[in-house]
Amino acid sequence: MSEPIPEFVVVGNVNQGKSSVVATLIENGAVPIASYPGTTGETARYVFRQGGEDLFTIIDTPGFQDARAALSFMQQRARSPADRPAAVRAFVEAHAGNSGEQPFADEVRLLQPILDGAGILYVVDASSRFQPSHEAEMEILRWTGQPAMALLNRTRERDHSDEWRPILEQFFNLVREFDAHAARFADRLELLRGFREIRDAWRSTMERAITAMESEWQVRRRKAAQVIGELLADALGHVEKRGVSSDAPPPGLAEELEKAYLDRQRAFEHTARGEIERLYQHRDLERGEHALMLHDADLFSEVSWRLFGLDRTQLMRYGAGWGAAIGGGIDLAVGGASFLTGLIGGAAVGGLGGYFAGKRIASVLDSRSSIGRVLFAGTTGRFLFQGPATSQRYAWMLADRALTHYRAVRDRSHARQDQLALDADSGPVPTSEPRVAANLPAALRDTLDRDLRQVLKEALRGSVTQETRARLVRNLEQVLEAV
Ligand SMILES: Nc1nc2c(ncn2[C@@H]2O[C@H](COP(=O)(O)OP(=O)(O)OP(=O)(O)O)[C@@H](O)[C@H]2O)c(=O)[nH]1
Ligand SMILES: [Mg+2]
Repeated sequence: MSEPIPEFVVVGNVNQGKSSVVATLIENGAVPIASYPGTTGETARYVFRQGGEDLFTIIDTPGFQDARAALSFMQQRARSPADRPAAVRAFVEAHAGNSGEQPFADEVRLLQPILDGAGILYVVDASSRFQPSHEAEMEILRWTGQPAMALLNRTRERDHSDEWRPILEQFFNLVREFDAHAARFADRLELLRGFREIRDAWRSTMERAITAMESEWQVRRRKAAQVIGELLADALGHVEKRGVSSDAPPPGLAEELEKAYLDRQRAFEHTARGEIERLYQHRDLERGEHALMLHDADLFSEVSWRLFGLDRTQLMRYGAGWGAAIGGGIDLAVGGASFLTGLIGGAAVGGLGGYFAGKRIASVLDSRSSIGRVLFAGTTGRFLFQGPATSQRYAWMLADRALTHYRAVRDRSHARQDQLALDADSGPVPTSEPRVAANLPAALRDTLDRDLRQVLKEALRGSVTQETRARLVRNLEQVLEAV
């Protein structure tokens, strides 16, 4: 058997954000957190596992109820400093049977794991001021003789950290700021590095935990790139069909098809969202974002070009390439000219680039149209179809939405209970909030645009190859690292 894993107990006054620290550290959104004091009634142990290994245990506890009275009990039993750990033990033994409202029931619960050897994480809410009762808490913790670290968490805007710091430094081996709601992966890792410092015996196991977390983080990024790559290839390449049995398509069929196509696009996105959230251990997140609206003329108008992920200049820059991709895809399939005529149809456009930078994701077409005959050569029966997508704007919109969602989920603390905000506003027209894709390093953006075009080109030839999907996923991994 390997050595026992390190244990940490999170203690402090009521309503300081103790459970929030626990939820963040172990990525568990189910830890009970609430704005009223006394939310955590019983001690709860959580084993943090990653990569199939138990790494450390963290114990959530109720807050101190009456630390001053508890300390006074202990003081009466400690004649010299050497007696202090025993006095804490005597206190716990004297009140061990107490439950509910009986005196010191909560103190017993939170001290027991410390007496059993757990390291201490003392959480204070630095948006409130220091009180004498806090000193009693810290004194009791010091008396236990266990290694301890203090965390300055803030549940509100106000910041009294400067007042707290010199006090905490008298009592604790390490004092760190840790914002349970804003903490990201790097902050959590930093905290684990702190754990490593406070007790020598934990050094090697904490070292392993840190390494395991780092590699898990990379695995997640790789899987996320896979999910997003598949989403893009599947959604852009998707073709929705509706059979036509009579001479002419019945009225309403085109609309029905368009609706089904849109639903399918949303479903692709929805599934990918769920997979990304599961990768990062988030469940039942409520998302605040504009629904994917694909054929709403307003959303594809010049006014809301920001929706597309790239800014106007970036879109223009890639536009011509998209026209060429379609042209290239077609040349291989047939002799080009007639196909293009069919594809562009009656649309009055200045050039291919203009068309593909255009307003439609993909048109509803008849299998008997020139494009239909090319795309579905050898297929019998007549049908209407929509897809593969031909709009560059749509491709970038989908990519940008996926990147925005990925970043928000990756960086979200599990202590948060509010909506996952993906848009700067919730009104009908998006504001000027810069998009994630627009801010990518130019080289990565160029690469991604090339990959998306290749997806489109192959989709027009029938299917997107494994090789192209794999390249897209590889490059997306770098993109995810950069966002
Ligand atoms: N904005 C903000 N709010 C926080 C933060 N940490 C905790 N809170 C809020 O503070 C309140 C108390 O948080 P809990 O984590 O339940 O605190 P606790 O110390 O476990 O409370 P008890 O179990 O009742 O003793 C909740 O409403 C949290 O959402 C933070 O870092 N930022
Ligand atoms: Mg709690």
